[in-house]
Amino acid sequence: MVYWMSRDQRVADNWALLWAQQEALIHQKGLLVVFCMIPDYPGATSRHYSFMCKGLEELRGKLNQYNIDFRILEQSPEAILPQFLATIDAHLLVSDFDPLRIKQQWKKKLIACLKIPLHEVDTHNIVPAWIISDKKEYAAYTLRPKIKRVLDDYLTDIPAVQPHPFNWNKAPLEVPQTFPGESVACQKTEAYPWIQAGEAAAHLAALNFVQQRLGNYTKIRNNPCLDGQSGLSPYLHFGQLSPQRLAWMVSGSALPADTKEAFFEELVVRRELADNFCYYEPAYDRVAGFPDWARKTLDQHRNDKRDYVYSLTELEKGTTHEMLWNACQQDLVQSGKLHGFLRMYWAKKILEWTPDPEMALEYAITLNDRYSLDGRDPNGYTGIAWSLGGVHDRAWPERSVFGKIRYMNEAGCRRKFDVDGYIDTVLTRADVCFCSNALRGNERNKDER
Ligand code: FAD
Ligand code: FO1
Repeated sequence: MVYWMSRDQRVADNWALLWAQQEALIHQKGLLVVFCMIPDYPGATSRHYSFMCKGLEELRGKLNQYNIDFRILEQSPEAILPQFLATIDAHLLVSDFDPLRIKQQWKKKLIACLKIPLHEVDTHNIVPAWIISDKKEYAAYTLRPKIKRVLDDYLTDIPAVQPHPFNWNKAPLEVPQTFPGESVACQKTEAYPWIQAGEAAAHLAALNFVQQRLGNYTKIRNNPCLDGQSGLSPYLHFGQLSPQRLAWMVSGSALPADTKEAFFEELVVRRELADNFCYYEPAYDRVAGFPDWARKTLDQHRNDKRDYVYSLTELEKGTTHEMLWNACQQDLVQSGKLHGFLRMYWAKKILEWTPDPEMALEYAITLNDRYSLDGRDPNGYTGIAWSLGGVHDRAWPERSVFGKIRYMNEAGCRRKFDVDGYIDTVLTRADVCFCSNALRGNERNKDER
């Protein structure tokens, strides 16, 4: 039995792995996990691969403790899996679920030439995407009651993987495999100093957040100057942490109900709404995916005068006229993350400072995927579509360029938090970062002299 792992890169709390093991136990077969590594995943940089590969290295060791083999195949799944599965005489292929186009296309091509059954398990959503809704939901308020109705049935503890009693009864696999860390994509670049990759670190970070910081969530989560958000999105994005495990930790905590509710609104409702949008909206990363009212209002204001217009390079370098936006971009580039409240402002300014909504969408996705460690994710495409195209939002009083799309600006941010304090923090860190790089450069030159 083979589990083709992609989105949910973890041993614990992985329903796809548990399903594959159950099938292997019933048929008294060995169990193998494969990960198809492509070196050019859309938008991914070496830092993202470094984070992911560190997680995969840890995963291999953990799986081997359960007598479960792990292989990285350095090709796209539809190219390598059919031949690989035939070589090892596999009886069943299990996959995890991902609504993104690249994954859906991989699966479609694979099914066209598979000779064995493929079982897809959604172990990313607490309520599987195709169960909670059979269509694109209009907004959080249409999905929320559907989730609330069934959450108690789905939000349960998750059983552990068992040591696997059956081995592979085949000669060592002929198909060339590499181990994590040796793979071409797994370069040794450091990801980011603020976060350690891997399932163990993810679990610790989740425990720490729930026990130490979640209590303040409702009070400070929208203040970028305070550490109010969990910082867990990279772990959730790479599947090193199970959303269900995190929700289970929260539901079992002694925190007040309104705190749990506020966090569930994001972790369960908003996150599963993002998967719903990407699953049922083929144009999730195009203006065509915006609701009719939004496309109409943006068209009506397409020729409005833009007071400022910036190129992708000017935006990427953070050299606009607005210090706050530049600090956001610098924060994103330096740390690989941007506070959730600032992300909305950051994206909306791109709509205001580009010639048209199509270019704005392209630039926002390019920069978010290139620099966010949690980028290349349904949450990102949906967050950007919400910001620029009113997806899951309503119409607001009409204004130039934005039309009826919700507007945000620096003045609004100043009413919410200490903007100058945030800018200073980012610039000070940038100086430190710049100096340390310069120092490092000098060190290197000294060594070379
Ligand atoms: P917390 O507030 O601690 O939330 C915990 C988890 O809940 C998050 O990790 C995430 O999985 C989920 N969540 C929280 N807010 C949202 C939301 N608005 N939509 C969907 N899920 C949510 N999220 C990403 O994971 N990757 C992205 O690339 C991304 N890009 C975004 C771009 C824009 C323009 C906007 C407006 C939002 C984007 N988001 C993205 C959603 C949200 O901002 C982040 O999930 C959140 O800031 C991650 O930080 P955290 O884990 O500390 O959040
Ligand atoms: N998934 C894969 O199956 N193979 C890959 O080589 C791969 C690379 C990759 C790089 C960066 C990144 O952010 C994600 C990557 N993913 C890859 C997908 C990832 O596993 C997640 O499933 C999705 O990004 C979440 O939708």
